[in-house]
Amino acid sequence: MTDMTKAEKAYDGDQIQVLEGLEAVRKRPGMYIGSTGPRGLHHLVYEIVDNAIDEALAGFCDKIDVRLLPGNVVYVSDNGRGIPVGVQHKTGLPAVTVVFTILHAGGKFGGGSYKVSGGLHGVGASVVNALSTWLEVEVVSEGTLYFQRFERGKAVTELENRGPAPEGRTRGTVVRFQADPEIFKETTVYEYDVLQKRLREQAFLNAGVNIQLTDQRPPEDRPESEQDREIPYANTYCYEGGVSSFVEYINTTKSADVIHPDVIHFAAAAEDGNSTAEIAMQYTDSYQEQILSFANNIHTTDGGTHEDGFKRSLTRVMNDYARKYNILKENDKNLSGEDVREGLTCIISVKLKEAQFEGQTKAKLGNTEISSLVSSLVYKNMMTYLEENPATARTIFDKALSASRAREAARKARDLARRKNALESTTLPGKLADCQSRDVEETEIYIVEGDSAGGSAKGGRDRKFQAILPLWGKMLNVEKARLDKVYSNEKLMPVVMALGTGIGEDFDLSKLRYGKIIIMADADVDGSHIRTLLLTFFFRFMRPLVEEGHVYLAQPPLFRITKGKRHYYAFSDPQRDQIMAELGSGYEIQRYKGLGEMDSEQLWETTMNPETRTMRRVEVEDAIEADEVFTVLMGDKVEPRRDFIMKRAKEANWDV
Ligand code: TSJ
Repeated sequence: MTDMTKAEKAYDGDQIQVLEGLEAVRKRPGMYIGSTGPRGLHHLVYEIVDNAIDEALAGFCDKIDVRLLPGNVVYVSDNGRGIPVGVQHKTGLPAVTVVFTILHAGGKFGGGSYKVSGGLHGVGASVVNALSTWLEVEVVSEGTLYFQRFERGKAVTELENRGPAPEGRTRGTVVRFQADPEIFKETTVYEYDVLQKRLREQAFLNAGVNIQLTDQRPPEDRPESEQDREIPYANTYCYEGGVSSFVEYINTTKSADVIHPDVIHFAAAAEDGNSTAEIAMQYTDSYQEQILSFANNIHTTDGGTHEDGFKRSLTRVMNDYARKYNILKENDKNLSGEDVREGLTCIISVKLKEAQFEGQTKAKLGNTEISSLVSSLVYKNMMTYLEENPATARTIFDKALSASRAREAARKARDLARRKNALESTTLPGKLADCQSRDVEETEIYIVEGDSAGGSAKGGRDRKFQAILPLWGKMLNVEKARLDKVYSNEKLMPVVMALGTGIGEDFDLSKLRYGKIIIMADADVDGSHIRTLLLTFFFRFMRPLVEEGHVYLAQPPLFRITKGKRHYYAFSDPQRDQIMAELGSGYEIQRYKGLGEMDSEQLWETTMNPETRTMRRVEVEDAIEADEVFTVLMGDKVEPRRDFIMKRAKEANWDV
């Protein structure tokens, strides 16, 4: 008869099919949204918001407004073109009705295909509809307002033309829905903070899109943890810097500090136009790596081909650069992937036409073609970046090299621990002059180089809480010694036994016998050497000692200036000059060549008395530097070793 009848017929016929489709969603919701717990509940919001983001990515909207309304209702709107309201040939239904009532082939968590972002067809909107007690959509298109309502997936009105849109509403889509408590039995209460995290992330991943989240719920509709907030509680997210802003954000919220000023950013599109890749990265002084990867704005928590391509390529480009510019010498081993990623914060975002998600949780990208796009992007651009930014390159390689050394040391420590050996002995070393207290809060051990200094220290100490361990025996043969010689070294073993913690894998900080470990050595080349050796040893085999701030360097004076009956001590050349200037004339100056030149009283007064001494707490940085020095000292090449010793000997840094 008329067109209308035709449409109705088509409507009836299709409705059966539609109902079947959405019934399947209600029967097995987990197949489509992962779970019916809080995760699945929040997923409903993401599904709707994703559709608005697609409109933004297509370039037709720049504002998305998400609201939590009373009664566990969610409101999402955008200022885009509006879901098309025209009747489709195939179904005889308005496109917007199809969006909400026809199940797209293959659920998100079902087998087979997967959601493809940027599609023309609100994939997932029908799933949200099926799992809602009710859902309403409003479309404003060409000045006209359209409306349709659904209940548990079924249209309860046709698409209504409601006439001219209100003032100011020129275009866009609004969706309101209420999750069905019959499906979400555990809870239908949204957590603002959970939505916020995801929406902020989406704002980062889609540069320039403005996303607003507002809580308009009365307290009784909010979760326990969000009771006290003023309403409306609102946040707006919009980042022109996109993934670079994401990296900046992560690094400012971390406790670690960035080690170079700029976020490194690359982007590329595949030649066939089917995919794009974007990467932002910046190193921090943390020991952890933080790589977040996304495919079509979905967080791929299990990584996949894009992340693999990135890692492979970063390791390669860093090693190639290091070889080319002689940062790694011929005999040096390559930096490992872990080495070049230590402290790295990185966002990898790829977009592809046919994303393939794999694994138990469907959170791993499987598309093999993306791996080569990402790896060539990283290789070319990172090589150029390093060449154009040598200062940043230097900083990054310093970090990677120290990571490499630390890992090598850890490996050796493990080998050592497996071998056990002398460490099993529990006796205290014979030369240790122990203190009376066993309270690590107050105890200190002075590790002293040389017998005569050891004698002065024993005489000068407060035996209640200060222990003295003189080191004896010959120095390591720096020509040949490697670390495996170090730990069977007669000089170091007494230290290990006195401290009581064990080393390497067996290290146990709770067994530490002294709260402060104070290295007291002469201000000369030999003293510098023993400090380096001990610090390196602690760093490599007892790292928590350094990290937890237990290790100190005693600061004995370099000069004694006497005027009349008064003595003045200077700990550096400038300080000496200052004292001399203040005293004017008629003073006597003595340079201490070694600790042994001080008697017990002087040593106590200047270096050991907690009331008057100055000590330097060893930072991890100091230990890393010592480790570096040590590596050079223990190496096979004579030249750098000599240079290093001379340079260090001159430095008033921790050589004082
Ligand atoms: F999820 C959803 F479907 F319910 C939904 C879709 C929810 C929200 C808040 C917004 C949207 C949405 C869809 N916003 N904008 C669009 N755009 C389209 O659907 C659209 C418009 C025009 C054309 C065209 O080719 O002219 C194509 C599309 C896909």
